[in-house]
Amino acid sequence: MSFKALIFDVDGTLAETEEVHRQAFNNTFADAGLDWYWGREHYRQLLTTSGGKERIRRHIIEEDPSQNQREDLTDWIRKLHKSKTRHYTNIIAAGEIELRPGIERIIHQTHESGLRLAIATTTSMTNITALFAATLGSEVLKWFEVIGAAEQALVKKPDPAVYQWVLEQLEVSASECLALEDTHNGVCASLGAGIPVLVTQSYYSKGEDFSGALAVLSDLGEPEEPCQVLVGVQIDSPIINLEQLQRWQDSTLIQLRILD
Ligand code: XBP
Repeated sequence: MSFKALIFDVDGTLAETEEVHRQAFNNTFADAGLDWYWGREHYRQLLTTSGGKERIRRHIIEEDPSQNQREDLTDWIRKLHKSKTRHYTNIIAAGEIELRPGIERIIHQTHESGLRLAIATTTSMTNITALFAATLGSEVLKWFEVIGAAEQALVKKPDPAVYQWVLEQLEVSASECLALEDTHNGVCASLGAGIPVLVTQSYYSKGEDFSGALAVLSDLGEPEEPCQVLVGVQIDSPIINLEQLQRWQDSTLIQLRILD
């Protein structure tokens, strides 16, 4: 079998957590007495920059350049971001987030099949732990053999660094994996590492360019909430299962053989 590992992005792919990140940023800005507020449309633009600290820095450059004069700028951003992580984990722990359709089912099916599970994200391990504790349970996080997070890849998506790190740890080749992503940056990162990628478009990534992805879906679907294929060939069932993921993964090998 050539399919060995399924690699999940986190924010937007497992759950619509970007709304929680946005809320956490705004709570932090209010606590710090800043008159910054990120509305949904503004945040959609800011999301083209991966990583919370990087996003704050971009906001300073674009909206509040006087802050650039701060001697302690890097440290100040680090403190703001720490406070944002606190707000984020508190909101998540309050149980205000649900997994996207099909995520829990696919994670369980993958684990039961013996296929390996991994994570490649630009968010922090603290945030991943909080999300799993509040949704799938902390025990399920242990099924993920390799977790590539902000701590492992200092250069964030669209750079492929986090995916390359995950491949090294798994000791598999890129063509033996399949990545599940929700954004243009995620697709670029995954393809940059040579990993075929499937997209489940999220609230904030609607309309982005997903060129190179095997298919673009609304989500993975559930019996009461079948998925839609937005780009790609028709599928047997609107409830994506492991066999369908396997077929997509196999199709990449056929393409590689044709290229040979
Ligand atoms: C998405 C992100 C994250 C979060 C913020 O990551 O860009 O940066 O918005 O997380 P991915 P931090 O899609 O790779 O999961 O504030 O912890 O950086």
